[in-house]
Amino acid sequence: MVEWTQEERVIIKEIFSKLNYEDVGPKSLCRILVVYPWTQRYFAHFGNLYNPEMILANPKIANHGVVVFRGLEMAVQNMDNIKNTYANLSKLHSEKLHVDPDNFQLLADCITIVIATKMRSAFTPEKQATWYKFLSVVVSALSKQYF
Ligand code: HNI
Repeated sequence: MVEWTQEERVIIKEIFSKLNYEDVGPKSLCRILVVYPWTQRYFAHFGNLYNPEMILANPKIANHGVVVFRGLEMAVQNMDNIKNTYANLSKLHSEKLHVDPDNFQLLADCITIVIATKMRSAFTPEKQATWYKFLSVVVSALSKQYF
């Protein structure tokens, strides 16, 4: 089981408290779809993803970016039990959506870049280390039902 220090808990909660999901959600999802275009195949039913401008302007993508951050919030609120918290979400991505689990890490990287550009110098190496640990646990929990 993952152990969290008090400092780590504070850092994660502090980062989340400053996030505007309507801003970072769409930006993170757009980033993965542009940088790793094969991920677009999972969102074909969202309509026009023809180029970066269309992706950015797509309201379904924007909305889903917020959904992803609400999903991350579930992990923040259950930091001692992320694996079980994500059991159903993992099953959904595996059995119904058939999302290749390698993509979870790619989205985690895009989220980190978006957050770094928001926080700028406040995203210290210490905060990044804690953030990386948090997203690693999220990625691992989301990948759990694949095996
Ligand atoms: Ni993901 C649906 C959370 C990564 C493709 N995803 C969801 C939902 C949540 C969620 C929450 C809504 C579930 C529901 O309706 O019950 N996804 C997350 C999180 C991550 C993640 C927290 C990683 C940080 N998802 C990914 C990745 C892909 C992905 C990397 C594909 C590249 N997810 C989807 C698709 C759906 C989805 C597709 C369904 C969308 C829809 O509405 O049709």
